[in-house]
Amino acid sequence: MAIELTRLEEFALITLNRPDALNALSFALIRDLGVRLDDVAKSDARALIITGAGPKAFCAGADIKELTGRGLMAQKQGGEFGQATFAKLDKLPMPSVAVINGYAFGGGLELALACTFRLATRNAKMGTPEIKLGLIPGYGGTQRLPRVVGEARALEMVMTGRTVDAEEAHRIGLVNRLVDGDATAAGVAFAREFSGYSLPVLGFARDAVRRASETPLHEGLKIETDLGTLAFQTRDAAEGMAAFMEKRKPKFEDR
Ligand code: CO8
Repeated sequence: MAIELTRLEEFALITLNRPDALNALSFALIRDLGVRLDDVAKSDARALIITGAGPKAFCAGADIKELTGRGLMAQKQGGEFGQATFAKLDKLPMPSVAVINGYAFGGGLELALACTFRLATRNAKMGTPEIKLGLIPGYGGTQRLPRVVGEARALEMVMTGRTVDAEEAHRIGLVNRLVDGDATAAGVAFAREFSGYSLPVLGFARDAVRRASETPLHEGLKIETDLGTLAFQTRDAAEGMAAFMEKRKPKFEDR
């Protein structure tokens, strides 16, 4: 399988494993990714970490060799299939962290953008080079990239196809942090910063923030109230506030 799913302590680790093709997203790989994301959703993992096999790439994008010579409807369905698979990341019951350990181009960057967080090694290089192929991003990039870096920067990246290095990616908020040393270990250390909190409440927080860029302010504020009220109903909220009063560490149980 071109996707490896393993357990790394309390976390799920998905490794894109086609290093000879810089982990390019063949349709078979995307199908396997969807199956593995379903497995992760059903697991008790506290977070999902995604990275790429080999020393060079997180993922060099859609498999260009597979894209040539396909009919119009096949391309449309291929785009929808990739979008639907990446959308599973938005719905996971646990946060996801893309560890960008090298190139992340086209669909590879789109996969990282669908994750809750992005970390990058200092040699990472990112971009949406589809325009150089006579294409535009097709796995969510035109929608998620502006939500992350703003319209002006997204337009520039998509319309020039230029490569953004790790420093710039960090500066413009495309990645949350730059990491040194063992990239997967850095992903684990990052996930530990939130993995002790209540998973359902983390989900409410993620969903509320994500809606900010999709809704007018008055509707977004209502969503915040609704999700905040749901958070208040959890036992974890009662435990968290009780622990504060009693000056002890809370013990969250995801309910
Ligand atoms: N697809 C298929 N094979 C690839 C890809 C790719 N995207 N990228 C690299 N490879 C293969 C190469 O062909 C090569 O294989 P081989 O050894 O058999 O020739 C191997 O990986 C190593 O690649 P390079 O020799 O090119 O490695 P370099 O270090 O010289 O260069 C780069 C690395 C800069 C990353 C270079 O490989 C590159 O530019 N790759 C293409 C990047 C790109 O354009 N990505 C966007 C693809 S399009 C897309 O993602 C979205 C399209 C919308 C899809 C929706 C419709 C269904």
